[in-house]
Amino acid sequence: MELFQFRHSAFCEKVHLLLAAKGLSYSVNDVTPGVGQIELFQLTGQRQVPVLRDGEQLIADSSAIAMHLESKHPEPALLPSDAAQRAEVLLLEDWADTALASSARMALLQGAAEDPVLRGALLPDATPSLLRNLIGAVPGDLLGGVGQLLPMGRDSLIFALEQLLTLLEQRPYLVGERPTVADVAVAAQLYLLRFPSVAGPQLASRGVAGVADQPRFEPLFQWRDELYRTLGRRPDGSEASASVEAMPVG
Ligand SMILES: N[C@@H](CCC(=O)N[C@@H](CS)C(=O)NCC(=O)O)C(=O)O
Repeated sequence: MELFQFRHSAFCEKVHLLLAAKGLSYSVNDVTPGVGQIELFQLTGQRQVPVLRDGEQLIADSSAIAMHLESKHPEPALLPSDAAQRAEVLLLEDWADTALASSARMALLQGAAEDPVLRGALLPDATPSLLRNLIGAVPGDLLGGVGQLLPMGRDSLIFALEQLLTLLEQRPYLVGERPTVADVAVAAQLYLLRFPSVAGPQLASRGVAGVADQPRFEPLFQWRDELYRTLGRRPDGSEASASVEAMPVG
């Protein structure tokens, strides 16, 4: 199998976690934003990552990929057999992929606008250090006024993280006694808020100020890190290599 991805994409991270959970091996194809997406469009009729190639089949969209893997590799199950639990998992997955994803992405954009180190580190390793430093030195308020967009987004993000914390204080996983697609989808979005070690040494443990460094959210990131260990998520080859262009965040 081959995963077409952008580096530091939460939806691609979701697929890495799914593949790890299923114990499947795969190679990674780092798509160059822009040019690489044209090729992707020719292959799949749409331009977004993640796309999974499984033999002859090309599957776009992280949720479609989750369904594909579940039907082809049912063990270990990431969707409960109980119908009500399964519905809860699918609703949580959809919430994580939409509302949580949009507020996490917004928070990271604002975090990067305010933090030159984070901004520089989000560029691929191969970016020449001069360019990296120049981009890091651009004042945050010149980066599109992202700051002004955020107050409401930040409130709903904090609210969401608090609800997740409350749920996870009571139970090991969001639904039932075993990891499910709901845990994977939520953990994947937390990637953008505080980078796990698989994001590489420059980014590991860095993240959005006011979230990544807030002691009250520590248990949530610990839960996420423990989930990574449980699922066996390890760095892939792409963590060592990168193309020269900046990766969009999302
Ligand atoms: N619903 C899709 C969302 C995928 C998505 O938003 N992909 C982003 C990267 S994280 C992308 O490819 N953006 C580039 C574009 O839209 O041109 C999924 O779950 O896979």
